[in-house]
Order: sequence, then structure tokens, then C-alpha cells
Amino acid sequence: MKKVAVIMGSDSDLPIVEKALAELKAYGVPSVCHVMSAHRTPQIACEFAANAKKEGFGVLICAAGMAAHLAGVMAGHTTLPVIGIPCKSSNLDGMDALLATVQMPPGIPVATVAINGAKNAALLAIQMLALSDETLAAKLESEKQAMIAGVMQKDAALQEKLAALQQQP
Ligand code: RP5
Repeated sequence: MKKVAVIMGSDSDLPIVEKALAELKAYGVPSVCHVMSAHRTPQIACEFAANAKKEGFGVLICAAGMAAHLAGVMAGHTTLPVIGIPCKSSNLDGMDALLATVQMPPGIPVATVAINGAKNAALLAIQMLALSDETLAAKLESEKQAMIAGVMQKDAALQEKLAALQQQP
């Protein structure tokens, strides 16, 4: 199976990124995680992206906050799909990182998830790998069915609660 690289701009992004790592682990997807910065270590980040395909990676996930150029810069150095996680920081609530990650010029796409949306970033990466992996695709399908069952159960419980309330004088 192809690997997923999870790259973050700083170790301070780890509390957000952990959710992506947990999701990849739950699906048995091999991953590596590194700190690399578009600004502080641009050469290391660019080299990693340029070599990622031949190193056996299928998707890159890049998490960064503030002037979050990491995903975009890495996308500029590879044809692998790049998923961006804009990380929330104290000054602008993550809007800075969201806009810096999502507003890519034509030709260099970054699939940007919600601010701090690390779990969805991992799921999106898994869905990409599942295009050529039947086992992964089946696991995604069964998780989706479990989620549907969970919501239906919640609705049934809600209906019972509402019916009981209506019977009160
Ligand atoms: C970004 O700047 C990082 O991704 C992080 O979200 C933010 C702050 O980095 P530190 O100052 O905590 O290293 O590049």
C-alpha cells in the first residue's frame, strides 16, 4: 500500500495533526510524520515533496498555521495529491491559514479541509488510496454504514424523548 506523509509546519501543530495520525492508524495506512516549514526549512520541504512519489508515498497531508504556505509549496514540487490542513492560531482564528492554504493559483491544487480538520484530511487521503485498494474501500464503506446506523439510533432516541415529553401534562 502507498504511504501517506503528514507534514506540519511546527511541532506546535501536533495536537491538531494527531487526529490525522490516529485515523490513518485506525485504517492501517502506513504513514510518516515530520516537521518541515515552507519558511524555516524551505529546501528540506521542497526536496521531500519532489522525492515523495519515488519514495512510495501516495498522498501528502500538510498542516500549517498563520501564513500557511506549506501545502502550496509542497504541491508545487510534486504531482501527488496534496491535502492542506489550515491550523488555528491565536490572532485570526485560523482564517489566515485557511485563505493561505485554499487560495491556490490554477495549476497547483491543494485539497483544503476545514480549519483544524485533521480527521477529514486523513479520511480524504484514505479515500484517494482506496481508489486502487479494495480492502481499504470496503473498510470505508463499513465505517460509513456504521455512521449511518449511529445517526439513526440517535434519531430514534430523540423521537422517544419527544414522545415522552408530549405525554406530560
Ligand atoms: C506555522 O507557524 C506553523 O505551522 C505553526 O502553526 C505556526 C507557529 O509556529 P511556531 O512558532 O509554534 O513554531 O509555520
